[in-house]
Amino acid sequence: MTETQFTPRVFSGIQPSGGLTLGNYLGAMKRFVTMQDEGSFETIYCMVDLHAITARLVPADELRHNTRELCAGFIAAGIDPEKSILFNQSQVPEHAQLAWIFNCVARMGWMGRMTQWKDKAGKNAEAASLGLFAYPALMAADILVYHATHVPVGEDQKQHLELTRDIAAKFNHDYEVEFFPVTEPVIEGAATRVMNLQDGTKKMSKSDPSDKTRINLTDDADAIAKKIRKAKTDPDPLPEAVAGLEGRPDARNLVNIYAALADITPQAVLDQHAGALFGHFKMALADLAVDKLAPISTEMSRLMAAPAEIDRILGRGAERAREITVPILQQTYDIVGMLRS
Ligand code: AQP
Repeated sequence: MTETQFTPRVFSGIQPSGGLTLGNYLGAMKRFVTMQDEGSFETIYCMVDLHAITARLVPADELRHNTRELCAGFIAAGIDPEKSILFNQSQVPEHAQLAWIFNCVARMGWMGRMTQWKDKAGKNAEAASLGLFAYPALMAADILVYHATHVPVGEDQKQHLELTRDIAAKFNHDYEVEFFPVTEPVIEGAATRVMNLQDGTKKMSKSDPSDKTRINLTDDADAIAKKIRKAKTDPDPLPEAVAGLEGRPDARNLVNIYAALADITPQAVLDQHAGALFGHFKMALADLAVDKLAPISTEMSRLMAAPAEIDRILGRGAERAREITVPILQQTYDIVGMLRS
């Protein structure tokens, strides 16, 4: 539709809604680092604290701790705050300001069809917050206030990205402009949906009440190995081909995790381990996971010992972010017809 050329720019965010999981790492962060290091894009990564209060109002100290810990996680995983813009959402007010405009662009029907809304609001939607309902409009603002062209995310965010595209297209159409890009999702790799270690049909999630269901990036080597040993599996050996994982969600999950951690395909994992029983495969997976994750956890602890340095990094990141967001919000206001002060 568009003739306008947009700067190749990546935006993505993670909620400081609890400790980071292996799902966040493999589904999102690992790709954030690759896209930063490839150098074909400007990369912008965000702690989305405004999103983190949509499901429940968190005690203030807990939210501050989670936000700093998430920042430590980004850096420990390989995000360089000099190469990427790394910042906290509420420190860049244009996100919330553009979200208001998008609340007026998005339709109630669009929002009501979001599966995350249905899952998180559950049976008692009347008691859910208005913020939870409007979450995807804020997410669209997070992305479009940078004119981001690419958004790396896990599979669960696909529908929200389609809504972001719908909001951009409706705004452009209604105001007869080519102002917002139609953003491309980047959902790739063996672990776009890391599953719960105790139930391979459910997503691994940081808010699951049971800690056994996930690996946290703050887990030490013993905890990682123990959770993998106790992960649910089936009695059959590993098959020779990926098709043999059909109908075996727990087995498939462990193979995918191995593949993503080792940067190989699931078939390459089976080439190495076909015929092995899970007792044996889990030992190999635990060694690999400890090898890859323990250095991240150690680095996070080191960074968390200096919270003032984290705050300084986030403050600088917010300044750099605002160099992009202030003009884009002003242009949006001009298009909409808001008076300049
Ligand atoms: N299990 C997962 N597999 C692959 N990717 C995942 N992501 C989350 N879980 C998995 C990706 O991580 C990024 C940040 O997610 P988020 O924290 O903003 O929200 P979420 O998707 O709602 O993650 P959680 O862990 O399930 O959080 P809670 O429990 O607070 O709702 C996104 O790119 C997401 O796709």
